[in-house]
Amino acid sequence: MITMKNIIREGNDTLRAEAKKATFPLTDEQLQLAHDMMEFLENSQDPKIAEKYHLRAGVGLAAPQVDVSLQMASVLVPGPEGEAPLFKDTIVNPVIISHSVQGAALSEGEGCLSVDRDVPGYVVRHDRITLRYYDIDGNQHKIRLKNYPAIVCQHEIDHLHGILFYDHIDHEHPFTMESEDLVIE
Ligand code: NB4
Ligand code: NI
Repeated sequence: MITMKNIIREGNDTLRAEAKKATFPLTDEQLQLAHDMMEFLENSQDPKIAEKYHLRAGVGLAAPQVDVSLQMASVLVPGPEGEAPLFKDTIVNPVIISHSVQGAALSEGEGCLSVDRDVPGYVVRHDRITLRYYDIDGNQHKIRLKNYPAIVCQHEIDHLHGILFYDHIDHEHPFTMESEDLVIE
């Protein structure tokens, strides 16, 4: 089971490396990792389990964050109470093949399980993306995402390229953005 102990923190070079593309079929070890990453997200979103194991809540987790430099990330964006998740999958070799000009940022800024401090500021990303990725079975998917799930996937894809959320923050003017950009609650 993945806990906070398994998650590496800023300063570790793996977080700044370009992760290696996966090849199919995934190895048993890679399949196990995908399972464990998704299980971490589920556990972290369950208040009882999260408290018991001291897990910080997460909606995404990328393999480099557990010190595996591989292009794989799990995403679990919950839907409205009692409804299906807005997005749930482990994305392998993801590529943003097109995106809106319109930007969007979470009103609260972003946090990262690999960053143990608050870094305030808007992280302006693409509001809408077309994402190509493979699932763990090697099936190709091409999907359109907008708003919150699109932001989460962009945060995870950044990890696969050694980018951390605060790289996008204008530290002189952390909460300034273009008037066209969307603020997501
Ligand atoms: C990834 C996110 C940071 C910004 C937005 C948010 C949380 C993370 C990091 C975009 C992607 C993890 C991976 C949350 C959270 C809302 C939904 C459902 C019920 C609690 C949960 C809390 F926990 N970020 N944490 N940060 N990362 N929303 N929510 N809620 O997930 O570092 O690279 O359970
Ligand atoms: Ni992160």
